[in-house]
Amino acid sequence: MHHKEKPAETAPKEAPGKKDTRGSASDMGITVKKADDFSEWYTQVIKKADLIDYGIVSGCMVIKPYGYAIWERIQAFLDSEFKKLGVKNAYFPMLIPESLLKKEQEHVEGFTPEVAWVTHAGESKLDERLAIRPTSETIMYDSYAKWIRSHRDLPLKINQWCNIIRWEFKHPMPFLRTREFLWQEGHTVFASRKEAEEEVLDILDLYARAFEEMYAVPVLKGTKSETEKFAGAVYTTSVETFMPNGKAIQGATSHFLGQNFSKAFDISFINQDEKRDFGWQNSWGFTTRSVGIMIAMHGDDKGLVLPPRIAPTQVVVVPILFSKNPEASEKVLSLARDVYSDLQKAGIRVELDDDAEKSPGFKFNSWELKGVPLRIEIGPKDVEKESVVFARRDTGTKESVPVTKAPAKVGELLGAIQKALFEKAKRFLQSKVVEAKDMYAVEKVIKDGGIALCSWCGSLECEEKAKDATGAKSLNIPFDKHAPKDPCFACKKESKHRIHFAKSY
Ligand code: 86X
Repeated sequence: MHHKEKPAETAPKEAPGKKDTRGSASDMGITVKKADDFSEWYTQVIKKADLIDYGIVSGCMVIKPYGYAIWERIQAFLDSEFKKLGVKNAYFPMLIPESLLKKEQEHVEGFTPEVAWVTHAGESKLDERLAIRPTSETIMYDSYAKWIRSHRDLPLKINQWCNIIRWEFKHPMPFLRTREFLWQEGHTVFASRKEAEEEVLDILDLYARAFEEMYAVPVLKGTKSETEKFAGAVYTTSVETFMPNGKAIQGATSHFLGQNFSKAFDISFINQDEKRDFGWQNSWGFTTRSVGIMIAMHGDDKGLVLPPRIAPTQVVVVPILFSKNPEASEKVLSLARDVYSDLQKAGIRVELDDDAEKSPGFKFNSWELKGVPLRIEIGPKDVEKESVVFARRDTGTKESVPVTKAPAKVGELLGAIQKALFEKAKRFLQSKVVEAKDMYAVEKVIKDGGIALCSWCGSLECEEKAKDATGAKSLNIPFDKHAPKDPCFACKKESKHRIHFAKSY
């Protein structure tokens, strides 16, 4: 391994006011505590763990290989699950003529200030402005109208992986809020309402699994309120997450579009009774924001903490070398190489850090910063005992393991780390959800940085009252039709649902 940075021990003292970015100890590590200044902590972690670099245009960032590898892993999971559901990938143009984007006014209303436009080719003005896609309903459904003629053309299930531009004016945060981001958008058409509605929930379950099983981030599943749903949808379902800074953030959405778009775009077909019918549609999306949520959830004061299933590197083997004792070092190196190749053969994503120029302490810190779930240390004493030392990133605990047992133990520990991270995050989330029976209780829960779970009559007025009193938005309505309900938290009338309120990112 070759790094450009100087090892910490030899780095020059920084001149006051002039920052040396070549890797002095203070420059390398995280200089604020997560609990003290979350936003500064987050910014340092993603930069110092080498996940991103800032782009030239505000809100547009470079996703570096280590960050992109995380996205690729979640992509691989979702993509293979979509394919099991019969979804096929395709690609639609990034540029959408203005007339097409504005064809279904209701759906773009409120969004238009966020649209970025291509207006010129060289110096000459285009006849019609072209929108850079903020989402692809219009351009995809324009094609769907041509492709769908008969019930035999249905269901049509297409997904695309692409980039999106939405010119937001809120402060950008890498992954969490950027003007350009990566996502998948699935757009499906069915002959019946029932099939479409089933898929909405299948996809939502998949999104929940991506967060919970891959990212080890627990979610709250539910339906958005009328106020918070996508305007083009009949209803919107979502997975909501809650970050350690006390802010809820939407993880992903799966919409039932009904026939709203099929009527606007004339996506119709001749059904089995020889009658013309409009298609029943869904759309669903999962974005690079999810990477930011996972980082925010698990990271600690030493940096990133990656769940093993999403970690580009699961294990790092660090041989402890002594320049004064080349003979012992050779034995250490040889054992380290054996352990490394055994793990590689066992299918573990493993790296060997045998750089002789850097101290073990420097290496430990930098791999901790990068969130590698498990470190294996091997020194001369370990060689003698035919054992190695395992150090967990999540708990910091160390244990000595016989060399012969190392591969099996790695598998076991990675599983245990994945589980422990999820359970810790789940306990955190559960501790934040607090039932609130009246407005006074809602105010208190929100003030304490929690999620208020309220019985609710379903009226816009009562939802608005909570928002005005607390600044909290509704997240979603959990799928718990049969849960016992109290009178509405605001008007005391009979409740239709329960609903989550929290301060949102
Ligand atoms: C809403 C809806 C939907 C497919 C998803 O949430 C999942 C994947 N699309 C997206 N939405 C817009 O429709 C929209 C439209 C315009 Cl013109 C815009 F500038 C921004 C938008 N943002 C969200």
